[in-house]
Amino acid sequence: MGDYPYAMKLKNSRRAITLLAPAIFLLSGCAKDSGAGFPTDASSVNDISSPLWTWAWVAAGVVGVFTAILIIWPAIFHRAPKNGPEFPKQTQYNIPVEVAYTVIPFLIVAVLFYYTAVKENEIVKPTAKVQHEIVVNGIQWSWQFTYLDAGKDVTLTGTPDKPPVLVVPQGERVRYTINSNDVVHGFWIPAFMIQIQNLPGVTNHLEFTANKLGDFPGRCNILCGRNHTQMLFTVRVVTPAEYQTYIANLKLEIEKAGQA
Ligand SMILES: [Cu+2]
Repeated sequence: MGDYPYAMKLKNSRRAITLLAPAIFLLSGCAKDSGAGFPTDASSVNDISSPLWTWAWVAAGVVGVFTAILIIWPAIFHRAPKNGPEFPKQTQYNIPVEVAYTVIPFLIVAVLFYYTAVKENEIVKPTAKVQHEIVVNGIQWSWQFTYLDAGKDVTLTGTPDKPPVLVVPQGERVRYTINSNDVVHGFWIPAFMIQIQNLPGVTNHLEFTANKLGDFPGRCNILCGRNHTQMLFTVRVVTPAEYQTYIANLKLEIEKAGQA
């Protein structure tokens, strides 16, 4: 590159700017904290996870663009001249470059790990603000929801053909106890940015407040056997009054079923 004429260098740097411009536009779009594909306030977890999600994409974008430049730049600007020698100078190693490409990924992983751990602790930390408790049990291949508001034995069991509905009150904090009867399952509500594993023999906990009324799809996201794809459920966010009615009806239904 050292013996390139000045005009050629200028042309090359203009070409580089043209190549980089779309990437810069894309990145500036990502940097805005918009939820990046997720609703921003569907649950209390969205508010905690959104910045982590957005900035992880920004970090991935920066690494992706930088890597693309490292690949495309030499391919365009360092092509071997047609009548030159067959091989350019071969270099066995370059200590500073090797140290850099070991240390930089390590730093990226360390930063992502740190912020993930901080956010995760914030999500699973028990608080005194809990108003309701629900036990979520993963079974091959559906879900059982036990509403402690209705009593310890009041459990709703879904089946692959009849996926259950998890009814939760809007704006009230619920503590979820997460466990499994058989194998590892994953309790996942995409719109709420929530996923936590149901582990046999280990009890996990999670707390969140659902902020928006409506139905939100939920599913198992750990491959747990033949009918894994049918391990679906719906989260139905209702008003606190509707939730109380639901619990009262559930109690009656279970009592009736017990007497029958
Ligand atoms: Cu499962």
